[in-house]
Amino acid sequence: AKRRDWWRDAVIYQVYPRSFADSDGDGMGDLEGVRSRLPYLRDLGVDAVWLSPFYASPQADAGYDVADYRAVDPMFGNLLDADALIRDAHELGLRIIVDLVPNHSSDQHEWFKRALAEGPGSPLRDRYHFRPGKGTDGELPPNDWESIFGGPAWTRVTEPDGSAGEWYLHLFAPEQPDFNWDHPAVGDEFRSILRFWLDMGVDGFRIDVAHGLVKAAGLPDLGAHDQVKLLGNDVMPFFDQDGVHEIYRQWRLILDEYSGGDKGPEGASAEGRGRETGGRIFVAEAWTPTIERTANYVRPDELHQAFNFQYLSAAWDAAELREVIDRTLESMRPVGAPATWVLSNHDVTRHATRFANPPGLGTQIRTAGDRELGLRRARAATLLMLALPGSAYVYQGEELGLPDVVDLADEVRQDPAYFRGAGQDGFRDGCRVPIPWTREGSSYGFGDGGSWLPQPAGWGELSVAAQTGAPGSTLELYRSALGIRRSRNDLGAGDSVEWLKAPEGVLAFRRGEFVCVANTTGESVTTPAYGRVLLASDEVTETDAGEAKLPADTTVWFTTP
Ligand code: ISL
Repeated sequence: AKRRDWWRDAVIYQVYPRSFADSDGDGMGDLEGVRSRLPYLRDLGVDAVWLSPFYASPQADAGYDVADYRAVDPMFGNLLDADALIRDAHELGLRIIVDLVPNHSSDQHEWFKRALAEGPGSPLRDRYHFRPGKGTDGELPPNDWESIFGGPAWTRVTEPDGSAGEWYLHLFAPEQPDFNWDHPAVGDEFRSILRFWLDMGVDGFRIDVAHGLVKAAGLPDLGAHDQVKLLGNDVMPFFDQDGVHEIYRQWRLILDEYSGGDKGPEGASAEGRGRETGGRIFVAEAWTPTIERTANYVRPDELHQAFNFQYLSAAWDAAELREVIDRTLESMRPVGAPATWVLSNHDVTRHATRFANPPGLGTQIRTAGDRELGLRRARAATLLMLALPGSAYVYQGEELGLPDVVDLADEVRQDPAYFRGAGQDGFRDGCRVPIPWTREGSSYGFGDGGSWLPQPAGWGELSVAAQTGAPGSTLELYRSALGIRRSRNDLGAGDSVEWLKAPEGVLAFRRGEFVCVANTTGESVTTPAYGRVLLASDEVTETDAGEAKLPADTTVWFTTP
């Protein structure tokens, strides 16, 4: 039988290490905590685990500000813990994907500290974007770009002699200076970092801000006439520049060296490089304006997957979902990359809360809304997602139906974006509240020493312990769905769906012997019973007349015969 690449239909679970499980009682999750919970992830039925950054970092942006790319932050453990985690995961049949942050470093990175200390003219400054300011005394930033987190994208440094000096570019927080990818040392360094983690045995990398590395030549003002238009619809001079693709073509060659070409797990060459666990992958975090532009990142000689943020941004609405699904599949087919489907991550409002609110308000909705409605839709959206061809991403806690925590006090919040007043990206602590594992006890089983963000009252009712074996629980729904997906090969496979005629507000499609029907309306609907009910997000009744009745906001899986 022809084997498929494991990642083409993989379900990949995102662990946000500081909020997953705390083994040493300091209130922060850690690698040992993740390792201790690997059996839970195996039993859940996912194929791979993506870990958000655990590298040495001052944590100005929860670890997305890396001071040393080859070290584990003491808060999370050490390299031996990383090794043990990778080893144990592989023994359990789970693959490990780590986060790579190549757009910027921490301001505490060795290069940046030296660049500052050596003053203007330091060759280290060429590895970042240092510029003299404008105005009579250089008191104005070099251009008009704004930080994603709010405020100017430039910070002026105090030179070693105490004078106000040059400015440096940071698309995110001031503690996150952007690398200059035109400098050869930057590329050399990241290729070496890739090899370091590949030698450690990781199965892939999630590329942070993959669309941001290359900036338009001359760092042109945004306000400059026609500049934006010139660069394409909605494309900024600091995002989605063509030059970025050359970087990924070079990276792909390295990864393929470690992947045994196209041979995958069994065929992988055992050249003594790391532990062979089959093909290794890159997944791009690229917030491009359209899925068509995202497809450029997953051409055959570039990255393997890219997050589908159009799907994440879609409302719980049949017409909108169908359009995103069709456009996604149409965009991925010509480049031969699998579609991906994502509902939540550590940067957006959890979908159980997003779907509880009126549609059309984007992804950063934090009002509590109708908790029960949000959960119904989240469960239905999950069964829809897991029936689509391609790869799906699950963010820790969504399998528990966790809502966003919308009422955190300012004193406990830690997201730099929140304090810098970023609009769209500014409220990310609510989806980062530590996971409840037990009904009672210190931080509901997260750890013995409290949790870095307070967990709301009643969090224990949503815990793994409370939901395990509970009929109809969201955790059991995920377990069943993932179990079914693993046991048959028609759910994630292929690159198309066959749409079936369905009432307004209802999506129905066939994939071989499998049919998925999603009712996105607030009313129950009757559709043909396409076969035996395999699984449903709520009670579905079949009539003698060969029909099935779906409650409001419900998805059902049928199989024939
Ligand atoms: O580009 C954006 C909007 O147009 C942003 O959404 C941006 O792509 C996104 O914020 C990038 O997020 C990633 O990098 C950040 C980090 O804070 C996030 O947690 C991470 O997911 C900086 O490293």
